[in-house]
Amino acid sequence: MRVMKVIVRRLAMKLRQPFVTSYGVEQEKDVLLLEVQTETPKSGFAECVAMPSPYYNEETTETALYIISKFLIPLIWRMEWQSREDLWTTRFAFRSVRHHEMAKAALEMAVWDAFAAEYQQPISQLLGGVKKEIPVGISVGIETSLSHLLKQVGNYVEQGYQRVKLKIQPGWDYVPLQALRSAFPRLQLLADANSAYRLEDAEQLKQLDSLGLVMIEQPLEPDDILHHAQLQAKLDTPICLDESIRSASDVKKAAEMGACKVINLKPGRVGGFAESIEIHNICVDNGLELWCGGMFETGIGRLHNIALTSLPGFTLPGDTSPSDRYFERDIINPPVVFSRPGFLSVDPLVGVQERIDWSEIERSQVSKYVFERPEI
Ligand code: OSB
Ligand code: MG
Repeated sequence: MRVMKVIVRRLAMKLRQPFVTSYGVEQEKDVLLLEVQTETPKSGFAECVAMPSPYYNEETTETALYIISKFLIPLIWRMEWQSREDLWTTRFAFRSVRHHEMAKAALEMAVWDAFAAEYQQPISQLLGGVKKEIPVGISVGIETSLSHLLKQVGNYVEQGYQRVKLKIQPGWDYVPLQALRSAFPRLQLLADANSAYRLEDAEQLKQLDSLGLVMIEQPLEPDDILHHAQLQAKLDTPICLDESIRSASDVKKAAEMGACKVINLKPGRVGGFAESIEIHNICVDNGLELWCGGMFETGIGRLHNIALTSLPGFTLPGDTSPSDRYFERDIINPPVVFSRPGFLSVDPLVGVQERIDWSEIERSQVSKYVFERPEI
């Protein structure tokens, strides 16, 4: 398989409701959608999870577009993939570019997706997946009203979500979590701090130990695996790392230091599927719990996250909610829906091309860039 053409589309998709984190408010989804076309021709797709502002990590939609166009696509023209093993070479070739994991992941995952289409193999199977159905949870943004939060979460519990994650920050932590705990005593509840605390806040975070949280996600700064280890030593609540994990090597360091007991894996944050599989294997070998996070993906990224979650080492419900949690209309048809309350089925898709809704893509398309293979 060789790639003859790469098409980058930029889409603007309205979110159903604004989502508030300690980083700010998200109103609209700014999407880079990649399509790689092979000689056959078959098309592989993937989306870039970079956001408009560099608050979650340093990447943005614009930097990803730049890195993909100027540095990553030129590397793709030299490559050829014939076997599943060859899919690891993409990640290797991209190593010459430092970081920019989200940019790399978009192109790397589009190549996996194209390989699935080209060789008619389900993407979940290519990745090593075994599960036919996966449990899912929901991520709830920062609210201003407790009563509204309780009503909202009651609604999610009724819909069947298997666990609820609440975004927290100083001033919005113990009180709402305690209220949720008393209203829903047996709910699998977790808190995501998106780096809003410092090691000096350990005593304040220690209070959360009484609430029986499944975990606290990313309390400290992304670069600070060491202080997470010091904090984990003080807390009974398991720490989960999200922003701190950009590679398999980061997971090894976190495991060695005892910085966490759980990993939130987002393929877009770690450079793609090959790195994700390696992280999955390290988690299994080191007894770390693992789940798949989300970045408000459209249906395309959502289908990829579901395929990845079918690997056996994903031990906890992920953030991959059905499409209608985020969008009025998704760019895949049919959209992602519950197979039964709180569960999604892992469809044996030979690439996401089967599910693309072109009319929806055209409706939300803002710009389009076409890159053709040069004569070599
Ligand atoms: O920290 O997990 C996070 C969304 C954007 C950036 C970071 C995060 C999130 C979410 C949303 O929590 C999860 C989802 O896709 O529902
Ligand atoms: Mg998080």
